Amino acid sequence: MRVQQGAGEPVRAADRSRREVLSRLAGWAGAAGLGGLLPACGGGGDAGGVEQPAALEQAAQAAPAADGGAVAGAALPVARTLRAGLNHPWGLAFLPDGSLLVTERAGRLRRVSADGAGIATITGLPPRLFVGGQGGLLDVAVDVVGGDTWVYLSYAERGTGRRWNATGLAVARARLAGGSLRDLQVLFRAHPKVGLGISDAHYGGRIALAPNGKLFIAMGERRADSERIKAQWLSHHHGKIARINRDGSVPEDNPWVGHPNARPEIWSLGHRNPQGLALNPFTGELWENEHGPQGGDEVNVIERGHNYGWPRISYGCEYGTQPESCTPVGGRTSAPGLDQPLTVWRPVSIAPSGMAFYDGAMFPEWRGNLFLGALAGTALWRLTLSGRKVTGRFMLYHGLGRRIRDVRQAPDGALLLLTDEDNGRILRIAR
Ligand SMILES: [Ca+2]
Repeated sequence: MRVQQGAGEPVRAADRSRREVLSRLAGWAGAAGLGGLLPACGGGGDAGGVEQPAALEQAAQAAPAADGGAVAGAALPVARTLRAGLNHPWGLAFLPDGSLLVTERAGRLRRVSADGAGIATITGLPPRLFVGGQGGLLDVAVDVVGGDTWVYLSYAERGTGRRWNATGLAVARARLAGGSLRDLQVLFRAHPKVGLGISDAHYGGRIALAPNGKLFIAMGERRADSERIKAQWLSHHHGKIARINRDGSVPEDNPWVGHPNARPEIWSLGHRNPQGLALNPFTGELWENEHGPQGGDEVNVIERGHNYGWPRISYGCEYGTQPESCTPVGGRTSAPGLDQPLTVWRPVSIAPSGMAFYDGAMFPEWRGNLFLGALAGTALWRLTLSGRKVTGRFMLYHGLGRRIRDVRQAPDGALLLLTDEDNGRILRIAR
């Protein structure tokens, strides 16, 4: 493992010389080790000196990306459209030949050539795929073993028989052979499925494949009032991160293997709706982000058997309450035995999404940074880190006005973004 050393310090200085805009939206709370200093949501100001403004990096004259031309000011590399015409693209992975696999939430898997010019639809998707609400075809990961390319997919799945109108997250894998998936196996099904009359939301859905072959699966708590407490129940997969082997079997060293009434796939609990999952290439740690309700979006480091609090503690408030004066869900922001996030967005949520660490050569000034897409916040966020401490947050490409669903580092060090739109795009940030 490489050890991260002071990543981001030179970058901060450079950023300060850029246009900096104070923004309530960009309100900063570095919560690592400071949980006790953070006030309740909207609790009359920010205590403990933990609030800092973030820099807003964007050009005032930023132009839309629609023409494929320059979209950001001189302070940022240009984001160009690599490919348009994707129906709510959700997840992105790279194949050995440099081409891309892109999921469309509407239920298609596309292969896009490295230059964006070619596109094909991959056949053989899992059966009982449910498309509706927040459900559909979600994340994708690629694993090359021997001569075989294995494609891992997460998706919302319907039940069978009388449970046809119940859905839950599932993960399958298959071999990619030409333009189709072969030998498909369903590896994991979130238990229990939830009726569509109760929820078609908060599936979670991000997956991350570790170099040691362990597959992490992030699941939401299904949003409904009746469901969210189950994020604390080991009998349910609601609001959990699961860990399985590549073949779907359960690793013997999972924390609740052998416990009565516990789902053995569970690795961590107390999550609301995780939408970003990334392995830190410098430390091997698993990092996650999740949506709060009104405020309270979080970044966490996920550790074996830990409880991340939802809905017993939170930095976010119920929908419909006043963000400036509300009481956080759970009534408090910290409690013994519940992990604190590394950073929180409040009182306004950005709705973070796909997330990636940068360790490429194209942008040396970004090495060691963490990038997050933002949906409601229509931006790409860059976080500078020192170990587990978030030392700066920078909102980039807000001028594009695009919901960013995913961000990935390409093999050449470029950053690729997916925009969450009917006519969704792959944007490529490169120099
Ligand atoms: Ca939490």
